[in-house]
Amino acid sequence: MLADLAFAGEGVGHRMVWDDNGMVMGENTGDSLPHGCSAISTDVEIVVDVGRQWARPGRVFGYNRNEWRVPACSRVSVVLHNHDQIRHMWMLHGLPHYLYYRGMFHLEAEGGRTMRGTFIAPSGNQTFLVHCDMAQHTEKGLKAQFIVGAGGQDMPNIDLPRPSMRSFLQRRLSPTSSENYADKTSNDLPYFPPACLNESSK
Ligand SMILES: [Cu+2]
Repeated sequence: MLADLAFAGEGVGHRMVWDDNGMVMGENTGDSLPHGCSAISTDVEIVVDVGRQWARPGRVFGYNRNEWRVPACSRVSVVLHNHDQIRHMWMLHGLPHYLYYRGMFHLEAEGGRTMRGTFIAPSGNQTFLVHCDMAQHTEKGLKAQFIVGAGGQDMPNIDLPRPSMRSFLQRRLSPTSSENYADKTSNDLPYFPPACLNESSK
């Protein structure tokens, strides 16, 4: 209630939730739609695990996956589970500035906590940068991309599984559905931690 009053009139992008679990900035549950969206197309929930246990080889931290894909104009709820004992963020850049302060949706979870936030994906095909803005965490592995519609240019230097490895694992896991692999969005793909990849290649 107090938060509603404090941020009333400041626009959707200034809306902030802040409690013991963390912080959300740019919360938009659908009362203001991006230009080009006449309605919310669908609801999507993205569950993100973050922590050292998901670090790719040579990195310190990791998200459980480094790519997400949603339809244009979808309402996206991100659930961020932080498995480390330090703060981490899931911060998305490049959203429309008329809706989001500095074009950002900012979700932050304290160590060992879970935080949830919602925003509306823009219309059109675009790829956005997602990262953790804590000192050096981006360089240490918390860098990912968020694809809306057919997406745009891939973000540089993101650790993504190589296509050959992906299809190899897909075939191993579900031998009968490998033909449909290309039709699947990356959200349907399971994520394999490095230990699991090593296991599979033995
Ligand atoms: Cu972090």
